[in-house]
Amino acid sequence: MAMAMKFGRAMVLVVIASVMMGASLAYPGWNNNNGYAWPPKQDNGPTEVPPTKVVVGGSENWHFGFDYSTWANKNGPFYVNDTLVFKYDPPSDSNTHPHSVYMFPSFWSYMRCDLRRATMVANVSDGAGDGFEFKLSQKWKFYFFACGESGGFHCSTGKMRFSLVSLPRPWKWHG
Ligand SMILES: *[C@@H]1O[C@H](CO)[C@@H](O)[C@H](O)[C@H]1NC(C)=O
Ligand SMILES: *[C@@H]1O[C@H](CO)[C@@H](O)[C@H](O)[C@H]1NC(C)=O
Ligand SMILES: [Cu+2]
Repeated sequence: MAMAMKFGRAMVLVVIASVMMGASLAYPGWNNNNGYAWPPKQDNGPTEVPPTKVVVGGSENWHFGFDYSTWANKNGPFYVNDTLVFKYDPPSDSNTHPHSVYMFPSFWSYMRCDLRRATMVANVSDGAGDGFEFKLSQKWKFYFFACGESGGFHCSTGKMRFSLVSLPRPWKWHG
């Protein structure tokens, strides 16, 4: 019994000693200005890539018949706090089929262009001028966008819909 306890205490000391040695070996550059210091210095540490504004559809803007799903796949990924800009003409004598922006709450309502469950985020006039800006303010959120006009016809046949997930913002070094 006494032998076992002595041995046990010795083992504890060995474990403690090796943890301390391991700790000092594991952080050779701790605070020594060779690039391993933490937190990183502001002048050479990583910085978040600043948010960008993206015009949905690029020079095509927001109109009937353009494939926005393909556009989103080619122009992603999108990051939290990026801003989407929807540009479309308001209703007028020469524009009798205006557009809008709706958001679906789920993949299934998006797939079916089921506008009964969708929320209008921009009406037919909001896309005028510099366009309607929508900030992707939630991280890791699936966003489902569509035009809400003509009872879902612009969404389905007109291909005016796309989805994306807002990724965490990327970092870059020496920014
Ligand atoms: C997004 O922007 C808000 C302020 O506009 C800021 O508080 C937040 O930290 C930002 N989120 C990310 C992930 O950068
Ligand atoms: C669209 O919304 C704006 C506010 O963003 C409002 O001033 C305008 O009256 C609305 N237009 C229509 C046609 O609903
Ligand atoms: Cu439309």
